[in-house]
Amino acid sequence: MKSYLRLFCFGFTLPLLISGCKKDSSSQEAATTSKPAAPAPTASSTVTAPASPDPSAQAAETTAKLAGAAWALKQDEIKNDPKGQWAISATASSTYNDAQGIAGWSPNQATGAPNVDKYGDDGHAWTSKTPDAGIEWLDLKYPKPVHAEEVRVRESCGSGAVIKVEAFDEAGAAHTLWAGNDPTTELNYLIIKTPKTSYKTDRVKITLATNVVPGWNEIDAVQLVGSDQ
Ligand SMILES: [Ca+2]
Repeated sequence: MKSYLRLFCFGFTLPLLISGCKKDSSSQEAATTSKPAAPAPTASSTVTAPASPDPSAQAAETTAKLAGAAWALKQDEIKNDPKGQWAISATASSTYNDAQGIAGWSPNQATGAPNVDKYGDDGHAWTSKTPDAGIEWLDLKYPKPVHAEEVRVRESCGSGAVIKVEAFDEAGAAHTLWAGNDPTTELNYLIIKTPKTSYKTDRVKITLATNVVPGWNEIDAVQLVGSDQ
């Protein structure tokens, strides 16, 4: 269904999607940034999030549904959202090249504000050790515990592989905010909206099924949106 939707809605990007998000040879060893040709952000396409099997799940949408200037404004609005926080530390199930510290593709590359400018393989994002093994996760910590209202996952390569977003309460218990099929394509946010949580959270876990979207699945940044009260 997913591939059909892409074929239908995003025909002009199909060659890229079929080939997946590949690392070019020059970026295999060094934490340098590769800049493969990337199409412009998808414009005027509508993506409908499939119904989630999780009864607690909330709406998932992406900025892909916005066109042109509206897309750019939305990116800016998210970056400067006063209720938004960017992660300050992160761990992951695995990491490309076993990258440590702030090396390219390490979990730390998913902390802070977005810094990947074009869709494609880029060391300023986290990715797993292998491209298509299956279940992988990224676990992020934030400066301030908040009652969560939204989580925004900025996907920058092989988008569409997220299957679950969880928040952890003060006691360390995980709460599923969303589980389902990720409608994200290209360089975009997967946006998970939730009724304000009764608990405060400063930890978010993103789970991916990397086999769903062939090639490298990379996450540039993850924003937690919420408030004190
Ligand atoms: Ca990043």
